[in-house]
Amino acid sequence: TKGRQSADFQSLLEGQQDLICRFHRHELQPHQCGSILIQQIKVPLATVWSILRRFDKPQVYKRFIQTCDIVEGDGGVGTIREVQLVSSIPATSSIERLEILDEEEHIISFRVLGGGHRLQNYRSITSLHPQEIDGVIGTLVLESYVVDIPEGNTREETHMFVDTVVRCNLKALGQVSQHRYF
Ligand code: A9S
Repeated sequence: TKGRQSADFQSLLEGQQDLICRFHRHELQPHQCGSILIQQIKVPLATVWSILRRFDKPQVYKRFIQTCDIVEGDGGVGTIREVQLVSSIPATSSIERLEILDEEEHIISFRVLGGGHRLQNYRSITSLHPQEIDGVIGTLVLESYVVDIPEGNTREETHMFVDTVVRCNLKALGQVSQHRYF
């Protein structure tokens, strides 16, 4: 990931090695790529978590998702959702399984089972950590992912594409959290 992110981002990440080692361990195969992104939100953790924990409502903040239907399960681990994507992107739907929902550590993780897109075996982990930001009680968000490099694409292209989507989602999570904060 070196060189593509700002120095600020790098030093912010370097300060979080303990959290990354504890919560963001992935097994990476040779045909896969992965990364970790970080976002600071000046809103208390409980508010951010109330949005993030809803596996049945990703469209509340993820801008590329139009609708979400639960295919199986009750919102706990093993629940499967099918999301329909907005028409402006080159993908139609995604079927995703909830892998981790840890209400104590504030971790959510899902994996992609299939759908009309090219991100095979996508898996992500998102964790929240309380953090003081400019004297405000806020939340540090870490999101890591692993995905197969699609046939015909390079590692770099895959990284760039997925990083862009995840960064967009994290930004939107911040915005929605600000609105919900009272
Ligand atoms: O939804 C997420 O948390 C993360 C990503 C990277 C989602 C990607 C996506 O939903 C698209 C935005 C539609 C891009 C999937 C599963 C496939 C894509 O091609």
